[in-house]
Amino acid sequence: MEILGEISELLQKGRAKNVKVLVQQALDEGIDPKKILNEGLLSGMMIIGEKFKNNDVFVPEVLVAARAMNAGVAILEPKLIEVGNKPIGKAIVGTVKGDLHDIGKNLVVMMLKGAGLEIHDIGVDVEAEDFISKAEEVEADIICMSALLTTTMPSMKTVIEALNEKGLRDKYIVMVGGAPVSESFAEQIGADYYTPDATTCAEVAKKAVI
Ligand code: B1M
Repeated sequence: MEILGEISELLQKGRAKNVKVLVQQALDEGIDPKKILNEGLLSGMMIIGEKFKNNDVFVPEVLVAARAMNAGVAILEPKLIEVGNKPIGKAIVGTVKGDLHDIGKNLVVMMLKGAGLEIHDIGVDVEAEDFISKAEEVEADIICMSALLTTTMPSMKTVIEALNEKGLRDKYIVMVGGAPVSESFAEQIGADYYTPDATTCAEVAKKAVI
Protein backbone atom coordinates (compact mmCIF):
# COMPACT_ATOMS: atom_id res chain seq x y z
CA MET A 1 0.00 0.00 0.00
CA GLU A 2 2.08 2.87 -1.41
CA ILE A 3 0.25 5.68 0.39
CA LEU A 4 1.21 4.29 3.82
CA GLY A 5 4.88 4.32 2.82
CA GLU A 6 4.48 7.93 1.69
CA ILE A 7 2.88 8.87 5.03
CA SER A 8 5.82 7.26 6.84
CA GLU A 9 8.36 9.14 4.66
CA LEU A 10 6.61 12.51 5.06
CA LEU A 11 6.32 12.03 8.82
CA GLN A 12 10.05 11.38 9.03
CA LYS A 13 10.61 14.67 7.19
CA GLY A 14 8.27 16.46 9.59
CA ARG A 15 5.83 17.54 6.86
CA ALA A 16 2.78 17.87 9.09
CA LYS A 17 0.49 19.44 6.46
CA ASN A 18 1.29 16.78 3.86
CA VAL A 19 0.85 14.04 6.46
CA LYS A 20 -2.63 15.38 7.26
CA VAL A 21 -3.60 15.47 3.59
CA LEU A 22 -2.38 11.92 2.93
CA VAL A 23 -3.97 10.49 6.08
CA GLN A 24 -7.29 11.97 4.95
CA GLN A 25 -6.73 10.59 1.45
CA ALA A 26 -5.97 7.13 2.87
CA LEU A 27 -9.21 7.26 4.88
CA ASP A 28 -11.12 8.36 1.77
CA GLU A 29 -9.66 5.37 -0.08
CA GLY A 30 -11.18 3.14 2.59
CA ILE A 31 -7.97 2.03 4.30
CA ASP A 32 -8.53 0.81 7.88
CA PRO A 33 -7.62 3.66 10.32
CA LYS A 34 -5.65 1.21 12.51
CA LYS A 35 -3.59 0.21 9.48
CA ILE A 36 -2.92 3.89 8.70
CA LEU A 37 -1.83 4.43 12.32
CA ASN A 38 0.40 1.35 12.53
CA GLU A 39 1.84 1.06 9.03
CA GLY A 40 1.97 4.78 8.17
CA LEU A 41 2.39 7.00 11.22
CA LEU A 42 3.91 4.65 13.83
CA SER A 43 6.20 2.97 11.34
CA GLY A 44 7.64 6.40 10.41
CA MET A 45 8.04 7.30 14.08
CA MET A 46 9.86 4.03 14.78
CA ILE A 47 12.35 4.74 11.97
CA ILE A 48 12.98 8.23 13.39
CA GLY A 49 13.47 6.64 16.83
CA GLU A 50 16.10 4.27 15.46
CA LYS A 51 17.90 7.13 13.69
CA PHE A 52 17.75 9.21 16.88
CA LYS A 53 19.34 6.34 18.83
CA ASN A 54 22.13 6.08 16.27
CA ASN A 55 22.72 9.86 16.21
CA ASP A 56 21.67 10.05 12.55
CA VAL A 57 19.01 12.65 13.48
CA PHE A 58 18.77 14.99 16.47
CA VAL A 59 16.12 16.53 18.76
CA PRO A 60 14.83 19.19 16.27
CA GLU A 61 14.15 16.56 13.58
CA VAL A 62 12.46 14.28 16.13
CA LEU A 63 10.35 17.18 17.33
CA VAL A 64 9.02 18.06 13.87
CA ALA A 65 8.36 14.37 13.19
CA ALA A 66 6.43 14.20 16.47
CA ARG A 67 4.34 17.21 15.40
CA ALA A 68 3.58 15.51 12.10
CA MET A 69 2.62 12.36 14.01
CA ASN A 70 0.20 14.29 16.23
CA ALA A 71 -1.27 16.07 13.16
CA GLY A 72 -1.96 12.71 11.52
CA VAL A 73 -3.39 11.18 14.68
CA ALA A 74 -5.81 14.14 14.99
CA ILE A 75 -7.29 13.24 11.59
CA LEU A 76 -7.63 9.58 12.58
CA GLU A 77 -9.05 10.17 16.06
CA PRO A 78 -12.76 10.43 15.17
CA LYS A 79 -12.48 7.21 13.15
CA LEU A 80 -10.63 5.31 15.86
CA ILE A 81 -13.01 6.16 18.65
CA GLU A 82 -16.70 5.55 18.85
CA VAL A 83 -17.80 6.92 22.17
CA GLY A 84 -21.04 5.69 23.73
CA ASN A 85 -23.41 7.97 25.62
CA LYS A 86 -22.69 7.17 29.23
CA PRO A 87 -19.07 6.70 30.32
CA ILE A 88 -18.31 3.32 31.91
CA GLY A 89 -15.73 4.89 34.22
CA LYS A 90 -13.30 7.75 34.65
CA ALA A 91 -9.53 7.83 34.18
CA ILE A 92 -6.75 10.33 34.73
CA VAL A 93 -3.96 10.06 32.16
CA GLY A 94 -0.60 11.81 32.28
CA THR A 95 3.10 11.51 31.56
CA VAL A 96 5.09 11.48 34.78
CA LYS A 97 7.25 14.22 36.26
CA GLY A 98 10.37 15.08 34.28
CA ASP A 99 9.07 13.45 31.10
CA LEU A 100 7.82 15.42 28.10
CA HIS A 101 6.98 12.54 25.74
CA ASP A 102 3.28 12.64 24.90
CA ILE A 103 2.68 10.72 21.68
CA GLY A 104 2.11 7.35 23.40
CA LYS A 105 0.11 9.03 26.17
CA ASN A 106 -2.10 10.69 23.54
CA LEU A 107 -2.75 7.31 21.91
CA VAL A 108 -3.67 5.89 25.31
CA VAL A 109 -6.12 8.79 25.82
CA MET A 110 -7.66 8.17 22.43
CA MET A 111 -8.08 4.41 22.92
CA LEU A 112 -9.49 4.82 26.44
CA LYS A 113 -12.06 7.30 25.10
CA GLY A 114 -12.89 4.74 22.44
CA ALA A 115 -13.40 2.12 25.16
CA GLY A 116 -16.08 4.38 26.67
CA LEU A 117 -14.21 5.95 29.58
CA GLU A 118 -14.37 9.61 30.54
CA ILE A 119 -10.79 10.83 30.27
CA HIS A 120 -8.99 13.63 32.07
CA ASP A 121 -5.73 14.20 30.23
CA ILE A 122 -3.45 16.04 32.64
CA GLY A 123 -0.58 16.41 30.20
CA VAL A 124 3.14 15.86 30.59
CA ASP A 125 5.68 16.41 33.38
CA VAL A 126 2.96 15.76 35.96
CA GLU A 127 3.82 15.93 39.67
CA ALA A 128 2.64 13.07 41.92
CA GLU A 129 0.42 15.49 43.84
CA ASP A 130 -1.31 16.56 40.63
CA PHE A 131 -2.15 12.98 39.62
CA ILE A 132 -3.73 12.48 43.03
CA SER A 133 -5.54 15.81 43.40
CA LYS A 134 -7.08 15.47 39.92
CA ALA A 135 -8.14 11.88 40.63
CA GLU A 136 -9.77 13.02 43.87
CA GLU A 137 -11.41 16.04 42.21
CA VAL A 138 -13.10 14.10 39.40
CA GLU A 139 -13.65 10.91 41.44
CA ALA A 140 -11.65 8.82 39.00
CA ASP A 141 -11.56 5.03 38.92
CA ILE A 142 -8.18 4.71 37.22
CA ILE A 143 -4.86 6.57 37.34
CA CYS A 144 -2.86 5.97 34.14
CA MET A 145 0.81 6.91 34.02
CA SER A 146 3.11 6.95 31.01
CA ALA A 147 6.93 7.19 31.04
CA LEU A 148 9.38 7.06 28.14
CA LEU A 149 12.64 7.65 29.96
CA THR A 150 14.38 5.21 32.26
CA THR A 151 15.17 8.23 34.44
CA THR A 152 11.50 9.12 34.91
CA MET A 153 10.16 5.61 35.62
CA PRO A 154 10.79 6.10 39.39
CA SER A 155 8.24 8.96 39.31
CA MET A 156 5.57 6.26 38.91
CA LYS A 157 6.68 4.75 42.20
CA THR A 158 6.51 8.21 43.81
CA VAL A 159 2.82 8.50 42.85
CA ILE A 160 2.04 5.06 44.31
CA GLU A 161 3.95 5.86 47.50
CA ALA A 162 2.05 9.14 47.83
CA LEU A 163 -1.25 7.28 47.39
CA ASN A 164 -0.18 4.84 50.13
CA GLU A 165 0.81 7.66 52.47
CA LYS A 166 -2.59 9.32 52.03
CA GLY A 167 -4.43 6.02 52.55
CA LEU A 168 -5.84 6.28 49.03
CA ARG A 169 -4.06 3.41 47.29
CA ASP A 170 -7.04 1.02 47.36
CA LYS A 171 -9.37 3.66 45.97
CA TYR A 172 -7.75 3.64 42.51
CA ILE A 173 -6.73 1.19 39.83
CA VAL A 174 -3.18 2.17 38.88
CA MET A 175 -2.04 1.43 35.33
CA VAL A 176 1.45 2.05 33.96
CA GLY A 177 3.06 1.86 30.53
CA GLY A 178 5.58 3.32 28.12
CA ALA A 179 8.52 1.88 26.18
CA PRO A 180 10.95 1.28 29.09
CA VAL A 181 8.25 0.04 31.52
CA SER A 182 7.75 -3.69 32.03
CA GLU A 183 5.50 -6.14 33.81
CA SER A 184 8.16 -6.79 36.45
CA PHE A 185 8.72 -3.07 37.05
CA ALA A 186 4.96 -2.59 37.49
CA GLU A 187 4.90 -5.43 40.03
CA GLN A 188 7.94 -4.05 41.82
CA ILE A 189 6.37 -0.60 42.35
CA GLY A 190 2.93 -1.99 43.25
CA ALA A 191 0.95 -0.89 40.17
CA ASP A 192 -2.16 -2.90 39.32
CA TYR A 193 -1.56 -3.30 35.60
CA TYR A 194 1.19 -2.89 33.03
CA THR A 195 0.11 -2.92 29.39
CA PRO A 196 2.47 -2.70 26.41
CA ASP A 197 0.34 -0.60 24.07
CA ALA A 198 -2.63 1.76 23.96
CA THR A 199 -5.09 -0.79 22.59
CA THR A 200 -4.31 -3.32 25.33
CA CYS A 201 -4.43 -0.54 27.93
CA ALA A 202 -7.99 0.29 26.82
CA GLU A 203 -9.06 -3.37 26.83
CA VAL A 204 -7.67 -3.95 30.33
CA ALA A 205 -9.10 -0.65 31.66
CA LYS A 206 -12.55 -1.53 30.35
CA LYS A 207 -12.49 -4.95 32.05
CA ALA A 208 -11.15 -3.40 35.27
CA VAL A 209 -13.98 -0.86 35.67
CA ILE A 210 -16.97 -2.97 34.71
CO1 B1M B 1 12.95 11.27 23.32
N1 B1M B 1 13.86 9.65 23.96
N2 B1M B 1 14.05 12.32 24.42
N3 B1M B 1 12.03 12.71 22.43
N4 B1M B 1 12.20 9.99 22.06
C1 B1M B 1 13.28 8.34 23.46
C2 B1M B 1 12.23 7.82 24.42
C3 B1M B 1 14.61 7.44 23.45
C4 B1M B 1 14.33 5.94 23.63
C5 B1M B 1 15.39 7.73 22.15
C6 B1M B 1 16.67 6.91 22.06
O1 B1M B 1 17.68 7.29 22.60
N5 B1M B 1 16.63 5.82 21.39
C7 B1M B 1 15.43 8.07 24.62
C8 B1M B 1 15.20 7.48 26.01
C9 B1M B 1 16.34 6.63 26.46
C10 B1M B 1 16.06 6.05 27.80
O2 B1M B 1 15.60 6.66 28.71
N6 B1M B 1 16.38 4.79 27.90
C11 B1M B 1 14.98 9.53 24.54
C12 B1M B 1 15.71 10.63 25.06
C13 B1M B 1 17.08 10.28 25.64
C14 B1M B 1 15.22 11.95 25.04
C15 B1M B 1 15.91 13.21 25.59
C16 B1M B 1 16.62 13.05 26.93
C17 B1M B 1 16.85 13.68 24.47
C18 B1M B 1 17.68 14.92 24.79
O3 B1M B 1 17.17 15.94 25.09
N7 B1M B 1 18.97 14.73 24.69
C19 B1M B 1 14.73 14.20 25.68
C20 B1M B 1 14.00 14.12 27.03
C21 B1M B 1 12.95 15.18 27.18
C22 B1M B 1 12.08 14.92 28.39
O4 B1M B 1 11.13 14.18 28.31
N8 B1M B 1 12.44 15.51 29.53
C23 B1M B 1 13.86 13.68 24.59
C24 B1M B 1 13.02 14.48 23.84
C25 B1M B 1 12.21 14.04 22.81
C26 B1M B 1 11.42 14.96 21.91
C27 B1M B 1 10.83 16.17 22.64
C28 B1M B 1 12.33 15.45 20.81
C29 B1M B 1 10.37 13.96 21.30
C30 B1M B 1 9.03 13.91 22.09
C31 B1M B 1 7.94 14.70 21.42
C32 B1M B 1 6.60 14.37 22.00
O5 B1M B 1 6.36 13.35 22.60
N9 B1M B 1 5.70 15.32 21.80
C33 B1M B 1 11.06 12.62 21.49
C34 B1M B 1 10.69 11.43 20.81
C35 B1M B 1 9.60 11.56 19.78
C36 B1M B 1 11.30 10.18 21.07
C37 B1M B 1 11.17 8.87 20.30
C38 B1M B 1 11.97 9.03 19.00
C39 B1M B 1 9.78 8.39 19.95
C40 B1M B 1 8.84 8.26 21.14
C41 B1M B 1 7.44 8.04 20.62
O6 B1M B 1 6.66 8.95 20.58
N10 B1M B 1 7.17 6.82 20.13
C42 B1M B 1 11.82 7.83 21.30
C43 B1M B 1 12.53 6.66 20.61
C44 B1M B 1 11.64 5.43 20.52
O7 B1M B 1 10.70 5.26 21.26
N11 B1M B 1 11.98 4.57 19.62
C45 B1M B 1 12.57 8.71 22.23
C46 B1M B 1 5.87 6.48 19.54
C47 B1M B 1 4.85 6.21 20.68
C48 B1M B 1 3.51 5.82 20.06
O8 B1M B 1 5.35 5.13 21.42
O9 B1M B 1 5.42 6.48 23.58
O10 B1M B 1 6.35 4.11 23.48
P1 B1M B 1 5.37 5.12 23.03
O11 B1M B 1 3.90 4.60 23.38
C49 B1M B 1 3.52 3.28 23.08
C50 B1M B 1 3.72 2.31 24.27
O12 B1M B 1 4.88 2.56 25.00
C51 B1M B 1 2.43 2.41 25.00
O13 B1M B 1 1.44 2.77 24.02
C52 B1M B 1 2.04 3.31 22.86
C53 B1M B 1 1.69 2.42 21.68
O14 B1M B 1 0.36 2.12 21.57
N12 B1M B 1 2.27 3.33 26.13
C54 B1M B 1 1.45 2.98 27.16
C55 B1M B 1 2.75 4.56 26.36
N13 B1M B 1 2.28 5.02 27.53
C56 B1M B 1 1.47 4.07 28.05
C57 B1M B 1 0.72 4.03 29.23
C58 B1M B 1 -0.03 2.88 29.49
C59 B1M B 1 -0.02 1.81 28.60
C60 B1M B 1 0.71 1.84 27.44
O15 B1M B 1 -0.78 2.72 30.59
C61 B1M B 1 -1.10 3.80 31.39
